[in-house]
Amino acid sequence: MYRIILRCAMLAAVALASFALPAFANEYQAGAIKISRPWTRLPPAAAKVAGGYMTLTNTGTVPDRLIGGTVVTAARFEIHEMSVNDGVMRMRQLDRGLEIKPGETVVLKPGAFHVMFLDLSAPLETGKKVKGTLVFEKSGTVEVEYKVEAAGATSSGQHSHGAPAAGSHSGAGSHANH
Ligand SMILES: [Cu+2]
Repeated sequence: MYRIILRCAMLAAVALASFALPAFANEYQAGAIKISRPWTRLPPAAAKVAGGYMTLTNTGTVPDRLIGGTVVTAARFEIHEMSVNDGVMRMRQLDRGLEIKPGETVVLKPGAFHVMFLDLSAPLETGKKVKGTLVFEKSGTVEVEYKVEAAGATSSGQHSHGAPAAGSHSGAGSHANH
């Protein structure tokens, strides 16, 4: 009798322990949306903007949208898309956010969809993490941490947000010149 109770207690302890451990580092869940490995990278010297990247999966049955977010060191947060126009890569803000259909996985990466941290008040530090949130239309707000990679951490695309040239990312409508 005593032995059976003891075994149950041990099983319960094991179950609790495994529940407390994150299954994967740097994964988050907001309602039906799974967020994997948010990361950012050092911008070019002196730039006050940085891109944010992650993988979003909609495990639910209705479409959802990434509609906003925050980063502790950024005054503003935008959702962007890159596109090639006349051989020139440009980005534009997605006013209605980024849709994630049921069952769909959307990868935010350099040269493609990404979020944008604007007016950074403090420099990012490689190897550290920066706290923030992501806001989904249906799934709500979730706290995340972006891992900070070195400048140019990925070779995919020439998505440079550039030195802080005049007008770059400094106001509404400036993306046409970007
Ligand atoms: Cu951008």
